[in-house]
Amino acid sequence: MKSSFRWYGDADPVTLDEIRQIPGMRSVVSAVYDVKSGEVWPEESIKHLADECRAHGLIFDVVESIPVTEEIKLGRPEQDRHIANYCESIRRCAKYGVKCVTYNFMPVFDWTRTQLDKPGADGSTSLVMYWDQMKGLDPLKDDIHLPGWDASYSQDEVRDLIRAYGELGEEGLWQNIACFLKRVIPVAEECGVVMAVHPDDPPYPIFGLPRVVTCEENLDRYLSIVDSPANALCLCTGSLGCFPKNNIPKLVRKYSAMHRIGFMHLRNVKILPDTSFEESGHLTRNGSLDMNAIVKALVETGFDGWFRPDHGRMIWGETGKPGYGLFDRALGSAYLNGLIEANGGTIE
Ligand code: DNO
Repeated sequence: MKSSFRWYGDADPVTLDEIRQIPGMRSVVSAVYDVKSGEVWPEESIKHLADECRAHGLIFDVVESIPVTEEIKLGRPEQDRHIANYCESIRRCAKYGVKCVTYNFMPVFDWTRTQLDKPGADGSTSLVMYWDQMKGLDPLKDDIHLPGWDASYSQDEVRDLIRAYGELGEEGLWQNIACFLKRVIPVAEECGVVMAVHPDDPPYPIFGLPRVVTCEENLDRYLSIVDSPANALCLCTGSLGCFPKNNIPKLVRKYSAMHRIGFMHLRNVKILPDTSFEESGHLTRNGSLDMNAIVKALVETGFDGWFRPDHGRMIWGETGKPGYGLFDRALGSAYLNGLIEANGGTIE
């Protein structure tokens, strides 16, 4: 399998020089950040990422993410133009060596947490979602500013979107997913790109918004809409794993054996008695997931796609983008390398 590391481009406090020194590191996972979502990615920005990575002995072959706009997800009038632009961005990325594109279909918000710097007993900090910090919040009445949410929406815009998704409902969302996949997957196939959908994080409805990329039944449905190896999963263990009914090693084994995992996000998560959760260190003993069973499932099914250590804690006084510091993610990577080697797997 291929070891990778997320990098937020030239503005990231973590540098490519640092990333290349992580043992076994091969690929960089990045995106073009200076374009409004829905518009086509300029070739020169993609080329710049590829050139920078190459100059540092690394390969830019995974994109995370080309955003799927609310217009696409809601089936609004701009849907058609945005999907056409999406396809063109895929073609351009492929031209510069990208082989896997990660995206999500979460309405309005990407991941949801209530605090990004919760101190742990050892003095590290991490991202958490505590129900008692969410309780009583009504997005249709209250102004809500949860950390990490897109601040470019005004509270009124958020309310309009939430109402629109309420009317759309889950089946409406499925229809718009189908419309997206049926146009995008053939383009991905043509250019040798695997599209890897990231699960909803957490994988259940938030504020009544429909969320469907959540569990085995729905993952099966998602993959069957276009039954192609290019329609694949970014199986994020921490996102799916904070819902106790999702048996992560079993899901990994199943979808890897089907060759429908393009990308693995590997991290642990600790589920609390009221189903709140904390992002823990990567080790099995730190959280609720059996990380060795997950890696074993990948090795035994011959997974040859990309993996990256997902969110790390902030340790050793590092500051930066919550979840995306260098130190703890690098430790996570070293731990994962160890599990892969001990299970007889290979890192390209
Ligand atoms: C969180 C990430 C997600 C992921 C998107 C993919 O840190 O794993 O934001 O990049 O959901 O589109």
